[in-house]
Amino acid sequence: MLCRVTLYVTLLVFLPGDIYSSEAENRSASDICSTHTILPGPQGDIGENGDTGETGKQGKEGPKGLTGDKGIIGNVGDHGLIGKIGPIGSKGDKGYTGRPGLPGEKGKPGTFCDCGKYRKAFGQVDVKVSQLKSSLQFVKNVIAGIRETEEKFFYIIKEECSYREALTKCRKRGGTLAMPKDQRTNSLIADYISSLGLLRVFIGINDIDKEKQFMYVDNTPVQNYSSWKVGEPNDGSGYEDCVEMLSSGAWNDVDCHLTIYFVCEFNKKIK
Ligand code: GN1
Ligand code: CA
Ligand code: CA
Repeated sequence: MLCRVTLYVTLLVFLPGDIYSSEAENRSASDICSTHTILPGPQGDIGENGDTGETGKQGKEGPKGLTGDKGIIGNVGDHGLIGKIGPIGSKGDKGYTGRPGLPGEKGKPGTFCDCGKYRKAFGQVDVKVSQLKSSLQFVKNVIAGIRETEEKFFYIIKEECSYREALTKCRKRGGTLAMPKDQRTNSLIADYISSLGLLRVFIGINDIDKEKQFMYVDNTPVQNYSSWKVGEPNDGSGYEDCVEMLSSGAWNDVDCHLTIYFVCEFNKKIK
């Protein structure tokens, strides 16, 4: 306000009439004040450098890179473990008869003996042995009702048991569940079943450890001989892991929890 008043005074006093009329009419007092009266000072020095700014924000994740080149072939792997032992091979053919041995040395000269006495004693022993054999046969076949081959006795136990119970009962008697490994033994057991008027018994075969891999209870595989009924083994219920023999001699896989009679075997040879 002070400047504006001063300017009017100055212009009225010092400027000629024509200049005053043209300029004073068109300009405001503040224009005249900034251009004619208050001039800007000289430019100052460049200011000091500002402080370093804070670390910027982390940039956005870049786009996925191109697929890399295929790697070079790896090193050769370690040597594998030795494979499982294979199943038992079949029995080889019988070898040729060996050459006859050298003749034995000549015997010592005989001595006099009272042969009649000995002959009589031997005769009496023979009779006793025959009587014993016949008695034993009667006890075995009629009383006990067992069957036998040259190597084994077979005995059907008429107790309804699960497979596990049956096996335990045979073992408690010193034997095991019967393992028919050839046609002759299979037929003998089959005749035994039918002679007692039975239909089925458990025998010592199962695929409990591995489905469809039937094993005898002595841990040998069913391999060279089998007597499966047509269509068996079928794992019918999905749980048929134990084996029965029917009176026909045919085998069928059944549930191990089935409770039926069973047949044990006992070795004749004392090991
Ligand atoms: C018997 O009864 P079924 O059909 O379900 C048998 C199976 C045989 C099947 C043959 C306990 O089963 O083991 O595979 O017949 N089950 C029993 O048809 O004897
Ligand atoms: Ca099975
Ligand atoms: Ca079956």
